[in-house]
Amino acid sequence: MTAAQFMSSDDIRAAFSAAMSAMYRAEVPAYGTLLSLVAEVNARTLAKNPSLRASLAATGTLDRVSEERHGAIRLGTDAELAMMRRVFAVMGMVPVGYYDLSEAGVPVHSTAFRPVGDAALRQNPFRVFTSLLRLDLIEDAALREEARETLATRRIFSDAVIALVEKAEAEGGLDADDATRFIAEVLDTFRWHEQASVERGLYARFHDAHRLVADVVSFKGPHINHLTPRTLDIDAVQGMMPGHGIAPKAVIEGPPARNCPILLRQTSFKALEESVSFPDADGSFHVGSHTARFGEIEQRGIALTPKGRSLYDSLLNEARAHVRPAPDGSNADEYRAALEDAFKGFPDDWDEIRRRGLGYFAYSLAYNDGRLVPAEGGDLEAMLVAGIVRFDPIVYEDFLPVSAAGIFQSNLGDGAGQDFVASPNQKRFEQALGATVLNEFDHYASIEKASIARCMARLETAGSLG
Ligand code: OOG
Ligand code: NI
Repeated sequence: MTAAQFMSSDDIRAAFSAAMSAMYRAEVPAYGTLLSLVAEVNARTLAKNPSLRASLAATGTLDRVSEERHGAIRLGTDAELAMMRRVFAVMGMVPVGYYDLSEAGVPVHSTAFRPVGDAALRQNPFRVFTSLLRLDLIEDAALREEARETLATRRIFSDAVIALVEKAEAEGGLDADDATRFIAEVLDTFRWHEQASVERGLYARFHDAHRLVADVVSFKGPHINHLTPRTLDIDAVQGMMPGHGIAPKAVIEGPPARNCPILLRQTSFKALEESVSFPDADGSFHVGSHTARFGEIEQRGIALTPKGRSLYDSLLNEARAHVRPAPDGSNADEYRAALEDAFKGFPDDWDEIRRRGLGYFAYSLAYNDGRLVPAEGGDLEAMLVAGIVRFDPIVYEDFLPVSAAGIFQSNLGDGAGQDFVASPNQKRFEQALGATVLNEFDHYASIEKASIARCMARLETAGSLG
């Protein structure tokens, strides 16, 4: 088979993302409500804000916004994670970043599978925040062993998925028919199972150890636990949610509202209480309930350089040292004020962010009408001043550990917080994964660099012609 006959991995990912969205919409109706609120707010925001529209257009990211979303899953074993990596690879998604959540009382560590190339991101930036349960953090050795045994017997991928992954790896891709089957089969892996795979006593013991343990170990597969559309104005959507029967968490995670959005702001609504049946030894079923699946929205801002990121981290810590957001939302206003106060220390002007080396930017020619302009001695700054070159923020495609912890916590219920000794273990995670994770900073830096090189090349051609 030639490459031309393969469905591109970008097309497979886009189709998969759409199929996931349709499935989640049918399973969790509030997600559908969020999608319409986000679409409405995004259209309104773009209409009111021509410079935002121009900037998204200049970076080729305007069209992707309405189709953009991320999901999250939680896996139980090394083998599941390793196979999941191969499944996502068929869709052009690779592991980027390492997130240690143990520090925040959640017994998992995680990565995000996502596309990385400029063109791939432009076509469809679907990402999946993927966590691996840390059984080593469960104190009770007997329970830990029961969890391990339960997980060892489940098969989350169908034989067909495995065969199609092997075929794609051996042949270099999948044709349209195979890709269609692949999407349907992988979708099944992420489906919700109303029947638990353990009896209710064991579920209760897992639940007592940590809610997350029960969620990962007691079911046949890693049900998708949320899908998150991207909004261009998170405060507006947050404000509309209660009027549409959705109660968001009190505090938006991440930086405060700003003129120049940085990194990522997120808010979620509480997990649904869903009815679940637990098998008994005698073959009958007991009805109980489980909370796992929720909804989330996010607003994405500029990707920060290591320098910008450490400024962000220190300002966030400063705010949280003053006021720690309470799970019940009782000090939400106080926290918001502390956050706004701390972030006065982060410039809120694109050119200042750029000049101080805090964020990554994409550079492009300001005129796209074929006009020829000479390169002013090849100096980027001079050409920016002359208005020949423009710069636009590169969007942050990744996640934030403190925010992720807040999203986990809000959906585990109050009082679910538990202390673990912080124990990041990226090596151990990468062993399980069977690959190293990509460093996000290197990646943004290379996108910025390539955009400058592209500008210079075009200007030089123009210069030598003119
Ligand atoms: C993942 C929570 C993290 C985000 O957007 O930060 C996350 C989970 O609850 O499994 O999705
Ligand atoms: Ni999320």
